[in-house]
Amino acid sequence: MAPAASNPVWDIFCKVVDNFGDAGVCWRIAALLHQEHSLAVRLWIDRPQILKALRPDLDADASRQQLDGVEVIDWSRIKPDPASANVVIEAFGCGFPDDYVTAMAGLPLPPLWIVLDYLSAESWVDTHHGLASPHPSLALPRWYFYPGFAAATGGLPRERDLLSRRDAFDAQARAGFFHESGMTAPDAAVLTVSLFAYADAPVTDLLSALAEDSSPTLLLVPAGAVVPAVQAFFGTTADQARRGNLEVRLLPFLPQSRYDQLLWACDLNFVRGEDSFVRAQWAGKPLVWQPYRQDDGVHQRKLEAFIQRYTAEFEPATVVAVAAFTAAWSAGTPVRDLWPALRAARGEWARNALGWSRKLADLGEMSAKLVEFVRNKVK
Ligand code: TRH
Repeated sequence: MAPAASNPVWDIFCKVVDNFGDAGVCWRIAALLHQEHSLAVRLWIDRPQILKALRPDLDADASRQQLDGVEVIDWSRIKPDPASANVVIEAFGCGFPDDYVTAMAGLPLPPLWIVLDYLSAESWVDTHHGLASPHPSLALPRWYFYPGFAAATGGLPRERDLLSRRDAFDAQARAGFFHESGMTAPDAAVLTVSLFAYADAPVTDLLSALAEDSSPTLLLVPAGAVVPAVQAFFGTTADQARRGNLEVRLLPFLPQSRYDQLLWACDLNFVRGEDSFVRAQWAGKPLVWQPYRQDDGVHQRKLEAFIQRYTAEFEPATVVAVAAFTAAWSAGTPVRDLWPALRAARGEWARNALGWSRKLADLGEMSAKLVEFVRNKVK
């Protein structure tokens, strides 16, 4: 097993399947491990151009480069050598080439191999986190690391100062955020909503509900899959439109740090996948999650498991409103009639969302848990 080196090198391997989540999560963990745990971290990513959307200062053509102290390496162009790593993280079961695994097995002290899995609130995660999964044919130990929502899991990634930065994001900072986006900050009477979702979400239905609502809504939509549906609803490709009580603003795809500010600046955030979902929870604001669709329907079970944990302390009426709306949103079925109850639940939901973020913070943070996990294995 890997030695306890004085300056251990951690390699994180990321294959981009689609979208931004693979790159988004891997980058976040890489940055945390370096910045908060002073580790030498290399992020091997097969499509650095996806990471560039989140970090516009990245050079997508460079085969290797430093970004915030992390070495980002184009895995499609450079072959990794396991001999130079103490810990290897195989993110989301991305798989290693056979020769890499054989080379690992041939080392006198192979690196510690961790398979980082996707996030799920399902209860089995609490008992499977940290289990060994030795390689089927080679003498290579391998460990499963599950992020999650309980103390027994690997937790969720969070920068040490995230919640204090969020709490310091006051009315003035919010006004600055809108100003930088070419807008005036909406006043408190306007429900401000961000929308990040997959193309099969019932977007037109949501927009109808917001337009018909007796109270005003400002909807902020970063570039992405739902923009065509928004443009079709308003009948324009302009980046600003109004219908009934709904005003929409199309935004560019924001750098990751600015996306956090968007979540903080809104009263309600529609998020998807994994990383935006986690960031919306840290934002401490009401959220509607659309999980990444899986053929076997696992996403529905993940959604139910999350809603069960998330709403455990909500008032019964809020539980019903949040659960019903979220289930329909995720399934792509009509949400128009479910909207009024969701909007009415807003006050109590907002208080609980803030409490939820604090509760999660008390469960332990993922990069710290990774470091502790490795420390326990190399003892
Ligand atoms: O892009 P996603 O749908 O990613 C998904 C999920 O991770 C899913 O589990 C995985 O299987 C699949 O990819 C392959 O959603 P996610 O996870 O929220 O990632 C989006 C990232 O983009 C996240 O880091 C936030 C960031 N983002 C910005 O930086 N700026 C933006 O304007 C927006 C809308 C998002």
